[in-house]
Amino acid sequence: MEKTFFIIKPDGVRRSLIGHVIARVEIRGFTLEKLEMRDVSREMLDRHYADLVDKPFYPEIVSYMTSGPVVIGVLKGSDVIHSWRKMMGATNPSDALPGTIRGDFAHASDDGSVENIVHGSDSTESAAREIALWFN
Ligand code: IDP
Ligand code: MG
Repeated sequence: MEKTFFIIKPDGVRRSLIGHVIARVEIRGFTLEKLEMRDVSREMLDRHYADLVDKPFYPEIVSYMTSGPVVIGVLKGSDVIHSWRKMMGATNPSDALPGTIRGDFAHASDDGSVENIVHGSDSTESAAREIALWFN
C-alpha cells in the first residue's frame, strides 16, 4: 500500500486546524500510520526543502516554517500521494479551489509569504525520502 508524508504547518497548528485536517483524512478513509508534534530545526528544513534552498523566497519559508510547532505524519492508502495532493489544493491559496484544505482554510497574504496549512509529498521518490528523513 502506498504511503505519503504530510505536515500540518505552523499556521495550521496556531489556528487550531489540526482536528479539521485530520478529520478530512479519516473521512476520506486513509490510514493515519504516524502522527507527531515537532519543532522544526533549520537543518531539518534545509534537508526537507533541498530543492528550494537556493530560491530567493527561501528565507520566507524558513521564518514561516520555524514560527511554531508543526504536526507531521504518514498516511497510507491506495494512490494516497496523488489523492493527498488533490485534497491539499494548489500551492498558492488564491489558486486553491473551495473543497480543498488550502482553498477552505487559507487565503493569500500580502507580505510575500505563502502560508498554506499543509505539506504533502509530490512523488513516490519524495514520499520515501521525506518519510525516511523525518521518521528515522
Ligand atoms: P507545495 O507545498 O504545493 O508542494 P512547493 O513549490 O514545493 O509547493 O513549495 C513549498 C512551499 O514553499 C509552499 O507550500 C509554500 O509554503 C512555500 N512557497 C512556495 N512558493 C513560494 C513563493 O513564491 N514565496 C514564498 N513562499 C513560497
Ligand atoms: Mg512541494
